[in-house]
Amino acid sequence: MEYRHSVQQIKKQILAKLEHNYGVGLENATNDQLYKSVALIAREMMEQGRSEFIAEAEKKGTKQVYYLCMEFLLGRSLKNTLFNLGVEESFREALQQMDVKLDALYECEPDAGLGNGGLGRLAACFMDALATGGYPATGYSLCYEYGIFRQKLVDGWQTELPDFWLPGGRIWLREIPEKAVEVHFRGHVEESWHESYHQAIHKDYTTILAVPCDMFIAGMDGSGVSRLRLWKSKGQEFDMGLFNSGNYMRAMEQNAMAESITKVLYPEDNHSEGKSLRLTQQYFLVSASIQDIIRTHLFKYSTLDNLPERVAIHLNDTHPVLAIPELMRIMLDECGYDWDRAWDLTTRTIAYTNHTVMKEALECWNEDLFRMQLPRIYQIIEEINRRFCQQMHDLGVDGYKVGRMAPLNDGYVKMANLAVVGSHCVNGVSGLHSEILKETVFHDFYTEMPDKFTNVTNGIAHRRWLNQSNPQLAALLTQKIGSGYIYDASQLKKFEAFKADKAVLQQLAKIKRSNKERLAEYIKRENNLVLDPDSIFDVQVKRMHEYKRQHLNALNILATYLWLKDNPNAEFTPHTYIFGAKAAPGYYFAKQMIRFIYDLGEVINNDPAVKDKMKVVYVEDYRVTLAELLIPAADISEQISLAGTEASGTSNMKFMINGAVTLGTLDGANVEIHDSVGDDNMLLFGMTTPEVENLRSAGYHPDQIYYNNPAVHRAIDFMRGGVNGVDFGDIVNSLTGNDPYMVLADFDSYQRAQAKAMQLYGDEKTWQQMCLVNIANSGRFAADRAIREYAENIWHCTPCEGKNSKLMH
Ligand code: NBG
Repeated sequence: MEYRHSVQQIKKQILAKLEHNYGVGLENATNDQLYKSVALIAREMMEQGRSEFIAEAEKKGTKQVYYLCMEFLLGRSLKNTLFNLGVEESFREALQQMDVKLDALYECEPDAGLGNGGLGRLAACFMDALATGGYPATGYSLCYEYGIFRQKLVDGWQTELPDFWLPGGRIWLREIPEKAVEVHFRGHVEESWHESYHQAIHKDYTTILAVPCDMFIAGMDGSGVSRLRLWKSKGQEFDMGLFNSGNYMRAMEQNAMAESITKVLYPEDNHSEGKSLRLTQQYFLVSASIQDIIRTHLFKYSTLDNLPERVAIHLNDTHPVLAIPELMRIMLDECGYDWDRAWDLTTRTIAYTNHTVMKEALECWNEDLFRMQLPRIYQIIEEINRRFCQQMHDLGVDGYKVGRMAPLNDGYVKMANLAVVGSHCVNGVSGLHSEILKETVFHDFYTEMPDKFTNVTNGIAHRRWLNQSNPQLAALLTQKIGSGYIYDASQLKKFEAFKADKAVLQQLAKIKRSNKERLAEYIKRENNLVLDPDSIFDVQVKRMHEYKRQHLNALNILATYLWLKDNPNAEFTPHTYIFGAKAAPGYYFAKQMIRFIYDLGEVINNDPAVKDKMKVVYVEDYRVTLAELLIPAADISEQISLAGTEASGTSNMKFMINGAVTLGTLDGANVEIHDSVGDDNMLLFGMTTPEVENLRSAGYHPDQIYYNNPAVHRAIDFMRGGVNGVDFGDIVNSLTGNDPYMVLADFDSYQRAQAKAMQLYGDEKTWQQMCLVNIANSGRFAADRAIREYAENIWHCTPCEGKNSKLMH
């Protein structure tokens, strides 16, 4: 597909879109209309690219990848699309000639915030890498009417506002009503036994229509294009049949349910509430997607016998795990397969990624609720469970262990167990996390089926996070090492040759400074705070969570502030502490943490005694678009979770490629960042995972630290008196009580790492060298590499040839 159009052609197309869709000429067009016109042109380019790509892939018999995920945190699409299609400059020029600024149009686009955090953003980065790598892929998710809420702080207290993204966002979607499928809930199952087979018929169910809304994500160069199929729930036309047969309530219920299923994204990150509507959403996604996959496959091959050879279905976390019984249901009830054959085909097609070891995130559904909502699926899970337990008993596995591994246990459907039982491969998302899975959460499984387990360390769409977010740095890299790194991020390594090049180091400093100025302007506008771009920009942006320990960062800020008040003449490198994070609306403690940071900021930012030394900024409504502004401006990347709790982290990779130095624990992918850059180029602190375990089993007493560490003592006592007049007793009690994430245990080490950061930052050459080494070694954290590993080791598929000539395979 050739995307390049002349500037003249582009102008003509824009004018035609304005005229056709809005009935306006250029003189009267608003920026919003211009944004939508350009978006529409870009979308049509991708649609055409996609159909050519798929035609090619079919000709070559390339395996299809289906990526099921409840979340895709896409952010904006326009810049990414124009960049990847290689047409950004022609569009900029065409618009310039029409006296329109492309950058102003970018600002018209709302974020598609169909996700909570790392998990959803990972899925979005993977769509880009799949397309670039030449893998014909479809992501499946829900078309939430409301994405992640908009956050407003009212006196530091988080309030949530609805995120109605569709007015600006639906321009990227193509609704395809003729491809709608039915999803059935509730009702009951009638079973009958015939001579050679067992028949189950689902009756009296509630029908909801799933209507696909397609979006496209172009890979670099646009030869590969991924499709994201988002399902929207819709009631059937009012069901007169039901109504007339006296089933008034069910007719009404059907409509109410259809209204609610894809209304809103559940805003919990790393947490499962076990709510019935959430289960409904999950099955809705899974059933529609599996039916769609099967329909497409049968259309092509008229059989499912070759499904595992032609199709890979990937379950991103346990949320879409009902794909396993759903695929079984279709094979058994609709295609006439026997159990063993269906099970073999299913398990060879499906693979599963685990994204967390946090207990509160492990999904369990109450069996009664489950049985009522999904009676046929429940039966199939019962049979999966029965056969699995039998098989384990036959192998001589002890009863308790079998119970711990069973998909049905204690009155619950255990989604992680079902995932492991029904997939051919299970992976964690960083080396450390994958080991922890084998030792803890899935230890029983690991001892029985060690070959199922593997690791794929996460990766990021480096074109978005480097080239598009930090164009100055990208230009410097291209000038010094060529543009090969855009396709093959491992080539960033060549940049290390410039470690002693004074001019390059100075340029790096200059670029960082200009990114910091860009951010400072935003913060002046939004927070009415003036920042000093020469101060250290120390950034922690991610979801607000106790395990991520924003309160460790905050406690150090408070201790430092109190120390500076006592030592006004001490040497101190001016420091700007920047936070951005949403808390789950029902997570009280996380909301207190936000409030604490906010009030700490109020105290510090208004105290003339530390005026030129410290500032604390809380950026409201942290989201993808803000990340693109914040990350390139960071000097320090705070990755300070308690070792063993953060599965991988992905912002750590984004900071690294933008030349920030990681101040972090040996947790998640930080371990691999440390392997890549070594002790000298990372600010390591805190306990390791085994040390955490040892301390926990020896008995952890945070109150002793409170009594023995004067800085901790002082800070906590200050908090007891209230910060900015607000009481933070809950945080104080948690820290000095049981301190579940061992903030106090790591505090001293954290302070030392902070002191070292300040000292290193003072030596500009050394600091810039550290930044350079980080950039040069960030290549392995590209999503392109992660996708290649999934393709080779898990999906067993090769890219569509000729679609990735510039990529290394
Ligand atoms: C998150 C982890 C992160 C990880 C992302 C992507 C969930 C359940 N898990 O550490 O907390 O980087 O997944 O793998 O959201």
